[in-house]
Amino acid sequence: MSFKGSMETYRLFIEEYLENFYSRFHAEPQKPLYDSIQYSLLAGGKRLRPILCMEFCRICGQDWKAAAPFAAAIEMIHTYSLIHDDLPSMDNDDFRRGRPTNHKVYGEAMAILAGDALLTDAFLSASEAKLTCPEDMSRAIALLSTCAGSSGMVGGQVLDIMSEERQISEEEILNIQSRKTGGLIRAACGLGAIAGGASPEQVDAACRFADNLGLAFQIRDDMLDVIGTQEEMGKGVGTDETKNTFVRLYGLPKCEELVQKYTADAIQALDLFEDRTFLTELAENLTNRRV
Ligand code: GRG
Repeated sequence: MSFKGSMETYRLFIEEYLENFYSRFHAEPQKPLYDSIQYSLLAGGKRLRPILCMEFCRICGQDWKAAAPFAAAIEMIHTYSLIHDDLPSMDNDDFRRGRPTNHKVYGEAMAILAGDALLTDAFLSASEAKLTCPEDMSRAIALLSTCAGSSGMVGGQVLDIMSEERQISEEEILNIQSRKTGGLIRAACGLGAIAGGASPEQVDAACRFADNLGLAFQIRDDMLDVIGTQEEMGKGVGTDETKNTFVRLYGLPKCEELVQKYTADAIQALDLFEDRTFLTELAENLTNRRV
């Protein structure tokens, strides 16, 4: 199948999987909570993390659908982070994924609770993975929690807030963004490999790929805040002006170089895998993404 065809197959599958996941709760009376969750969860988005997760499972030798419970869990955690990040007490953003942010539509209390529910329900989804080696479940949960929690994504967000109002060093920005954006990308690749029955060396290689791809992805994201438009991005642009971004630290031309460098390093980490065509093309395509 072509690269585009595979992307579309993965994307459509995870969209339907996420929709089905929440259909089990249809008789529950707390409907406004589910409306708020579905509003953000089913609002499109690139579904990059689930796609990485399912593809790593495939190249490690299993049916990629085996990774779907993990892939859905990671997209649920990603969506919670976006809902909370947009809150007035955080970034106070009005648009996300091409529509008004969750709190603008459902109010702050419901947006906080939708995020809390998504984070918690993610672990229900993860628990439903049928692994060829059931002992791998604890390895997967440990990796997911570490990447998303206090020393991963949330920790990165806190370090980012702590660094406001002062110029930060190259080392600091790499540390912050490796956790904040890199955390869930690492979880996606690592859990996909685990679902695929990967060896510890393959899981490490998947994480190395993720760490480099995560940095390339975030640097490109910072560039898009300057060169992108709201129509393309589906969210406000130019909102990072006062933040510690890669563009602020290095300027656009150096950022362009760094995106290429981290992408090349990511692709090199795939050496351990035989079938790396899709991931190579995906990494290359992300270097000039407009959304
Ligand atoms: C726990 C509140 C809280 C925050 C954690 C990840 C994060 C920190 C906040 C989310 C907002 C943000 C700008 C994160 C940087 C990572 C990033 C580029 C997110 C957007 O991911 P895409 O481009 O989004 O994959 P789509 O909509 O395509 O899924």
